[in-house]
Amino acid sequence: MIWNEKIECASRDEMAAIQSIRLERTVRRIYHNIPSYRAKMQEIGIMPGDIKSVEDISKLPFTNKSDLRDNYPFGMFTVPMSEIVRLHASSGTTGKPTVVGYTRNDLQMWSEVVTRALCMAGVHKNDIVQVAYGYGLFTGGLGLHYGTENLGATVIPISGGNTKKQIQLMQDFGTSVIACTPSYALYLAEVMKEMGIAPGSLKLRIGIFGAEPWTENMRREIEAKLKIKAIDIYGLSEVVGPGVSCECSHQTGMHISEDHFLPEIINPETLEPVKNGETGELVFSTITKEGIPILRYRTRDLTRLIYDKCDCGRTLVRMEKCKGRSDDMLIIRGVNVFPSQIESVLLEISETEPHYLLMVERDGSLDVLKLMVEVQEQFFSDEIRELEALRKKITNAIQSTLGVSAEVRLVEPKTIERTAGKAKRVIDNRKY
Ligand code: DLL
Repeated sequence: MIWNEKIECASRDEMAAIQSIRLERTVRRIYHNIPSYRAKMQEIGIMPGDIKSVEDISKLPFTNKSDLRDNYPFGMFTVPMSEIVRLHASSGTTGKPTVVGYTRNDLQMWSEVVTRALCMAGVHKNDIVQVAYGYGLFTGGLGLHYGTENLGATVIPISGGNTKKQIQLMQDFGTSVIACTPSYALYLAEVMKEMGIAPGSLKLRIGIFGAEPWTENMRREIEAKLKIKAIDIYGLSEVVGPGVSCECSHQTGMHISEDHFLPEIINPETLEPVKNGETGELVFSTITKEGIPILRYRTRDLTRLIYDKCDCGRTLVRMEKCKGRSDDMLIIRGVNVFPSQIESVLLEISETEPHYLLMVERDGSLDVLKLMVEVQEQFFSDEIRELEALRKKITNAIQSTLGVSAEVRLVEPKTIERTAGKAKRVIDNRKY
């Protein structure tokens, strides 16, 4: 079923007309309400009147995650707080998170795009959808939740973790759709096997997987192990959360709800738009948001756009599966982690040196973050008890700042290799 046929199957000209009107309005809104973006526009001599259609978008300055951090917490909101009905947050490049605020209309729009996404995936009103993304500041849980209710399907708001219970409820409630990260889906399959439950005996038929990169190989593995159709869903908090784009049952790229989120692909080095169909960094402008509209937001995600009509009948532009990121952000069990965050935690602990190495591995289907850190000469002791206390202190500091657990290993000073050039801080051994 196509949820909003008029929009999802609009011609290119119709779509461009809608986008142009909405973009023009958003540019004016931002210019008059966000001093930092207005200053950027003035610096390059651009006025709101210079943006008349989508074609003019490349005249506008970019927005980066650092702009949100510099305006922490609410400096990029364009409505008074009395209009904001929900806050969410995701990791920033330092300790401070990126905060996003939604008006009532924003929440309605978000539900609409998630409902479209679910319909693309083949979910219908009679489905029972188990939402195993985290509920809370992360956008995954509540995003999928309201989209499911808006569709009229049944939602099981179980949130993440508690794996045996997840499987038990799948059996008891007859869950037909599971929404979680792809790595958690593989873990569910492992635990099911341990519990002696054959996936074929469940009613599961569709998985809505996203929040982290995953490959076609991983898709095949999940589909075979869980006996379901595995659908890719994409989104980011700064734009709205999950539902910015989603695959249809043809699984040939994710349809972007481009009447709300205007995509571009740029070369991350020159910052110029790439030629049609080429791979580069994905950039989004939100053109209907009220709480925190954003222009030319650099997602750092690498992909390409496909403008051909899809066999499903939708004309919404598609983005290919993400091929990675142009920055050093890691996604560990769905949580965004920047090496710089680890560094700032270590800098606050006086016994350690700011020399560290992060290793990411897959244990079965779960991501494991390992941190090797040097202890300062005067604190390096033969007393196991003292070192163990320090190790615990670092582990707790990382858990509470980043929201992700790490296996910490303390090493003697000068153990970690020094390089003359860029330090290699991360070794990612995961095979997607
Ligand atoms: O991860 C929103 C989301 C929740 C998407 C649930 C899908 C499902 P953030 O925590 O702000 O938001 O992280 C956004 O995650 O820039 C990508 O790097 C990555 N990401 C999200 N979906 C995908 C995907 C949510 N399908 C960042 N494939 C984004 C690859 C993804 N990467």
